[in-house]
Amino acid sequence: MTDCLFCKIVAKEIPATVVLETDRTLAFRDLNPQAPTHVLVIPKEHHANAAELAVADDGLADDVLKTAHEVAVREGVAETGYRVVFNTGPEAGQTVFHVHAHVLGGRNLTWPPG
Ligand code: D5M
Repeated sequence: MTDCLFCKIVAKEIPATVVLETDRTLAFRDLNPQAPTHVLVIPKEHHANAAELAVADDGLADDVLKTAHEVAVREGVAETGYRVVFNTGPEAGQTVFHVHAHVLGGRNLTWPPG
């Protein structure tokens, strides 16, 4: 999609600090980190939100989740605990409409989230 910020990151038109790339996913550091580890995991293919990803195809949501877990392992938070969040829709705080999993860890995360 031409006017999508995260599609532009996939196309390398906008820089990002990439921590992991697979054939169908990309993981990069959030510009405004909310925890010592705050990485966004996206499918390279454009889907607006988690609801669209869920019905997309052939395991793409699985790939995103697997990459999220691999990021947690590499960041050293898989054992202590980490959170995977898909803000889905404006009331949930979604501001970029290319689906992304926030992988958060490295501190005690409170519940419920704000
Ligand atoms: O999360 C959108 C997230 O995307 C938010 O935490 C900031 C982050 N963001 C926005 N622009 C960039 C760039 N260019 N690089 C890295 N991270 C970025 P949401 O769940 O939609 O509110």
